[in-house]
Amino acid sequence: METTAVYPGSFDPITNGHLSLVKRGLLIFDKIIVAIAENPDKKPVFTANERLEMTKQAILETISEADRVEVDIFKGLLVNYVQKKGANIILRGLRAVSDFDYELQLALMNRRLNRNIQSVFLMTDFKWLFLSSTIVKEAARLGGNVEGLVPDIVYHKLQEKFRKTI
Ligand code: COD
Repeated sequence: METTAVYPGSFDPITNGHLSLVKRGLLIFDKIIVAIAENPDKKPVFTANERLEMTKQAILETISEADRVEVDIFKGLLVNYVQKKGANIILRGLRAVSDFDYELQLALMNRRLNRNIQSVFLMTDFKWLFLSSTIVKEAARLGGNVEGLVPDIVYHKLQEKFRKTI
């Protein structure tokens, strides 16, 4: 039986830490769906469609088995989306103890909402321990060089986005 895991997130924008998690997830699962949340309560820097396009391109350019990765946008409850896709695994990443509180809360709520869906966690690669979309955006906004921390497409989009404000 083919195992599909949904890797949900804001991906605002996707970083090399996220991509490393997808690559390692492919060692375990047959297929990964990178599910980009369109949350009306959050104010992302990039629109859902911009995040979709950047993520698709980054995956095509950096992952050899890109055919085993789907990129999609979802709205509403994550567990409903996972079920709709015929999956029962949520893949998440852990960087440090600080991630744990939120991840535990999310996993327990998701399990309460749907007992058939299991959350699976992979530790970050040491190289990307400090990396988050938030810190990348802050550095880029202030004119810092984030090359090597994000895929090329994201690096260029960040430059475009913040050029006016630097
Ligand atoms: N190395 C490894 N993993 C990383 C790294 C890194 N450097 N950076 C981030 N990650 C991991 C994160 O720990 C996370 O697991 C994942 O990658 C995605 O990260 P983000 O920051 O892009 O995504 P989040 O945490 O903002 O995503 C939150 C969701 C969108 C999943 C959540 O809000 C959600 O499910 N929303 C839908 C509504 C819902 O169902 N809510 C829950 C029940 S009420």
